[in-house]
Amino acid sequence: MTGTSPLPEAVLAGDRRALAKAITLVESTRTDDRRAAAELLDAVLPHTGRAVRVGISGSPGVGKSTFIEAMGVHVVDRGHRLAVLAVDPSSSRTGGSILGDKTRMIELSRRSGVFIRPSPGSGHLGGVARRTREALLLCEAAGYDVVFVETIGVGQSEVAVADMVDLFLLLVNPGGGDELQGIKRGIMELADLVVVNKSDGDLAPAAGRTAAEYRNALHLLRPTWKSWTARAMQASALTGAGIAEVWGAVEEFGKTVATDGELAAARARQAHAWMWSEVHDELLSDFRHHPAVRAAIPTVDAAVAAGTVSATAAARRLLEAFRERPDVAP
Ligand SMILES: Nc1nc2c(ncn2[C@@H]2O[C@H](COP(=O)(O)OP(=O)(O)O)[C@@H](O)[C@H]2O)c(=O)[nH]1
Ligand SMILES: [Mg+2]
Repeated sequence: MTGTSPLPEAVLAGDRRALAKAITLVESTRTDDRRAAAELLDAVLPHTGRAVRVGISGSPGVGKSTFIEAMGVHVVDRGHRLAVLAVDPSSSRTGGSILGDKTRMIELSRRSGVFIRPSPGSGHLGGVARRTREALLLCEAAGYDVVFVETIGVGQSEVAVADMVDLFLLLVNPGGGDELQGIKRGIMELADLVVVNKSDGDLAPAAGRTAAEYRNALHLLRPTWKSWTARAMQASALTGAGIAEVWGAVEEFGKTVATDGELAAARARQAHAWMWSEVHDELLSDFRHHPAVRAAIPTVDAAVAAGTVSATAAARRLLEAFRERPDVAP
């Protein structure tokens, strides 16, 4: 509760403290909180979906924080309300991506109409991604019409972010031919925009070559959208050069994929996939907490490791233990 108005109303009214509180609620793993969070999300859901959702990825040091600050200020100056979220399953171990960066995003965090939320701390990726996705919906409900979701280039986090945003922006460093090979093909396939950052000073010529290389490489990939072809652009988060052009491309993308319902279809697919991954996660959690399964796991695990029971037979044994009393509460 914030003041006298219940949480959903306060969030919808754009109350920042209520939004922060709502996000804390969806981040909670307590069973009763999960239930309250689901009710809250249901209540605000009709008021979501109106933001431009942008995923921003790239290896550590490529300039994500600097870029988010530069493009964020540009976006806010154009009258938008911006929320910045993060998916970083390793954040409490590494000191946090956005949390530490909040000091770097000084100008941005000073602006009104900006909401910055660090990653929900370490945990398994599925959990962190789920909470960030729910936070994104809450930000939309609170009236933020542009959302940046940052992720560091670790494991599957890019895929998780691509599954919750409209446009996936990959930041890369200027460099020689080696640079291209350093980016996993799978990640390039997710990109709707590749931005060669640090296109300034001594690095400018290399940045130009790198952009050309990415242009060629993107050309060879199977397109994600019917109406949009992935682009490679250049920018400098430090000088601000190219930032307006990148944002212009994001806006152009938004208009392009909105026609013919392509964006709506993509979001429907994402929601559908999200539902099934929720079912998957919840079932697995019930399974692991099931008393008979828990009791059987040590013996079965040891037998599989020792090679005395096949993996198939072991899995069946655990599943049978679960199915005998699937209703047993954890
Ligand atoms: N020359 C140049 N340096 C940049 C640019 N953007 C970021 N940097 C520098 O690169 C370093 C890493 O930036 P940071 O934003 O922390 O990268 P992150 O780890 O991806 O978030 C910092 O020293 C920045 O000042 C740029 O456009 N040009
Ligand atoms: Mg950073």
